Amino acid sequence: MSKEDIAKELHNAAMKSRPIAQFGTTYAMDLNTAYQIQELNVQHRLDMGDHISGIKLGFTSKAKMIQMGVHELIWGRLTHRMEYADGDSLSIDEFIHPRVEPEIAFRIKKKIIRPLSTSELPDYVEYVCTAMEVIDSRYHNFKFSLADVIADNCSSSSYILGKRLKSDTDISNLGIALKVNGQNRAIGSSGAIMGNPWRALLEASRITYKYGFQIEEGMIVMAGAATEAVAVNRSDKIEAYFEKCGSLKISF
Ligand code: OOG
Ligand code: MG
Repeated sequence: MSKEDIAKELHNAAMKSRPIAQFGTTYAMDLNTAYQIQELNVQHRLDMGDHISGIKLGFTSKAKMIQMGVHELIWGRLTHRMEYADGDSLSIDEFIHPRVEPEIAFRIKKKIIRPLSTSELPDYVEYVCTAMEVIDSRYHNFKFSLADVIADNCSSSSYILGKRLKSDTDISNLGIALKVNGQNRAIGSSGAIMGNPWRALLEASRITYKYGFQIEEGMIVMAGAATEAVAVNRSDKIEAYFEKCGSLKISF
């Protein structure tokens, strides 16, 4: 199979909401190849009129690494049609087996063209905000190798941005609760994201530089889930609560 064949299969699986077999078991993919396939995969969305709205990081917390059995930071591309608003109702039939995650996001105000240092980060951020991601692996049973998930654009599916916080807000240890139909299903802290979500932004500047991608002004950087992801079902009402910052809600 060519890289383009794999990219096309992944894109089609997403469009038809139908799971497919992993590729890593039959086709040797190193991480560079996997990122090339991801780019080809996302290109199909761009050809449909999407534009890149940002990037997301994956596996930035122990909770996520343990849940998925994958232990290396990954990044994927977000497009503007993946964005939903707080309060929106999403159609469950457009997903295969969606899961929700509470996250923190950054809006970038200055193009990032090289790895940044910690002290430089605030100059590049317009605001920080609470966020939620809906991930949806295109592979059967949400099971994959690292290369497989990278090629699948890191399970990216939808994202929702919540309350904007001033970029000097202390986000190192905000309590977070993910509720489904009013019941707590995951509890954690923003500090679970690499000790502090700002650290994830630093890593984002490094990993995108490594793969030749520039984070443009106006783009979003999602820092990765603070807790394990929670599966959702038809009619579920999801709420991500962030200490001192209120809640973000969606329903299916
Ligand atoms: C991969 C995406 C991971 C996160 O926040 O860690 C991710 C997956 O778990 O399917 O989005
Ligand atoms: Mg995520």
